[in-house]
Amino acid sequence: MIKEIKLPEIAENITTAVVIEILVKKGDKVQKDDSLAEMESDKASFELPSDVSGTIKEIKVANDDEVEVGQVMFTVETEEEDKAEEEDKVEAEAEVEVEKEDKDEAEDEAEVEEEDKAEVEAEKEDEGKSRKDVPASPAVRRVAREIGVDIGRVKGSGPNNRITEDDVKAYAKKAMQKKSSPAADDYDLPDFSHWGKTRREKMDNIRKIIAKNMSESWQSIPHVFQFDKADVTELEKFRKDYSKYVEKEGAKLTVTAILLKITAIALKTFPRFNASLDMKNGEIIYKEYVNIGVAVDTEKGLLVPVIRDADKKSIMELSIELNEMAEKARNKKIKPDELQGGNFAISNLGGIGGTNFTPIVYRPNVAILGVSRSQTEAVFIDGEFKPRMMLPLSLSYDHRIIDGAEGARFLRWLCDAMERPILTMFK
Ligand code: CAO
Repeated sequence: MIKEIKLPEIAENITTAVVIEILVKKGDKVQKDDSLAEMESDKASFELPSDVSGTIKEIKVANDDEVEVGQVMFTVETEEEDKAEEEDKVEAEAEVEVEKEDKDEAEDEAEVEEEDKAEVEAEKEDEGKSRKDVPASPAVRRVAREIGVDIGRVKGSGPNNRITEDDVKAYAKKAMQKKSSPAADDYDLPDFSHWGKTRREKMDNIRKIIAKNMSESWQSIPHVFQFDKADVTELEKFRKDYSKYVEKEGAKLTVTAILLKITAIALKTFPRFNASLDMKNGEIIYKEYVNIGVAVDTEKGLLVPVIRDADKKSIMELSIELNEMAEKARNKKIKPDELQGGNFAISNLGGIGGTNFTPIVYRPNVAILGVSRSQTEAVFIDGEFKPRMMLPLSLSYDHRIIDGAEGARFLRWLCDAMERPILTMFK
């Protein structure tokens, strides 16, 4: 029996993925769940597993192809008898029906697209050159002059393409909208070869999506950055004393895992930091679950897997899950839905170094915690300098929803909780 292996549903709003590498050859024997291809979507890299065991009969895609969800990528010849042949036939007939409907819909869409294209082309033409002697009344010309519109670029909608006052206003409105939309990507680069040799490399999907998300977050969120330091001298002793218990479970008791626990409690204490802003409806969305994203540095770039219900998990559970998620992200095994649904994020660069940094809030989150490298510092306590292990923390937050005092309070609460964890049990 021949079985088709299609690109499955990946995640909401993702309709395609790119083939990075085909991992099998025609004639190869595969087992169920063996990886057939390495894929990359807007959200993540993943491997496409075989649904069945059998022999690869056809490979219908090639490296770098963009594949649509539902598109057949491989056919596999299985040894199974075709028990469900009848069922398949009925299903196939139903599919044909749906396909027909889809085709009709696609044709309609194509028509609309054609119209849009024509409109855009016409607009481009209008923008390109200013025409002379366009038909418009003196009153309309005056309006255009007053609002600074070059009437020679406006397309007329009246009889014989006569330009109306509404045409002039619509043109001005469009121009304003264009101006206010982010134009950072339209920037014309200089010719670098003027100064030396250069090399161009295609950005992969993950880099493109990171770039897009970061500039959207940066442009839409008015950021404030707050800094503080936690005295983690005692906490470090606890971490060393208890790490052996976590190691027995195959994970590590790291500062990130402890911070996940403390931050989860902080998010319950300060629900605004666990919220999102709905500017369209003028509402704040408070979430009754605590999902925290953790920034992971991978070969492909930054990925932020989400630890769900972090408030309900022990430090041991969080350490194990963090370890698993970071490993999955680095081995390209992370699923797109494991990268979604975070309310807040932690980015720990302390393992690498640095005294402080200001991470960008990931929209639709409203805050992110940056963690830098802890080091021993001389701290003046009770009249004398004492060596203390100090951990620098930074909080970036959306000033539309969080006021400065609240930001400072939240970060101080985190520092206090690291210095005296018993405080977290008071609420
Ligand atoms: N200060 C001092 N040392 C630190 C530290 C800190 N803040 N954080 C980690 N370390 C140490 C650890 O103790 C560990 O030391 P040992 O090997 O001696 O035990 C070492 O650094 C490596 O830590 P780790 O990476 O294994 O573990 P972690 O839980 O602390 O971090 C993770 C996990 C996934 C957060 C981290 O590996 C990572 O990818 N960080 C980069 C995040 C990133 O790219 N952020 C930028 C995003 S921009 O917004």
